[in-house]
Amino acid sequence: MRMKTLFLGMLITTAVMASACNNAQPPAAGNLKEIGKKEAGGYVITLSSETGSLKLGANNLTLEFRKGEQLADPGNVEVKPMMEMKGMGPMLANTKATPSGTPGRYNITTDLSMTGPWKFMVMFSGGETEFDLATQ
Ligand SMILES: [Cu+2]
Repeated sequence: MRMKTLFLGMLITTAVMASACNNAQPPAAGNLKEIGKKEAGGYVITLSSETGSLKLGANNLTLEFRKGEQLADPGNVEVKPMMEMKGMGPMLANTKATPSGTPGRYNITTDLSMTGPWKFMVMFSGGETEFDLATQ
């Protein structure tokens, strides 16, 4: 009986660990490091990630809107990263902003295809701002 319980416990632990590794979800709010902070339209807007930086390729980011210390819903949110390219139009990145379920917090997935400077345009109901960032 004891052995069986122990074995079952190990199986469950293994399953939980495996699912954590495959987890493409954005990081928990407590584990976030700030990439940038802006003020616009009466909000303080922070962009963050698990590492506090952007990387080449796929990124999971968190965008938060606050009034004072409180998260606050800014309505429709759009995020458009772009890289200025000499002699051609700006390079864009496939990007999605999804409400996290907590008002004022959005999960951002983006695919940055080049190393270098990226301007993140953030548009929301009643304002817009931009973050000057770079992939490393
Ligand atoms: Cu480029």
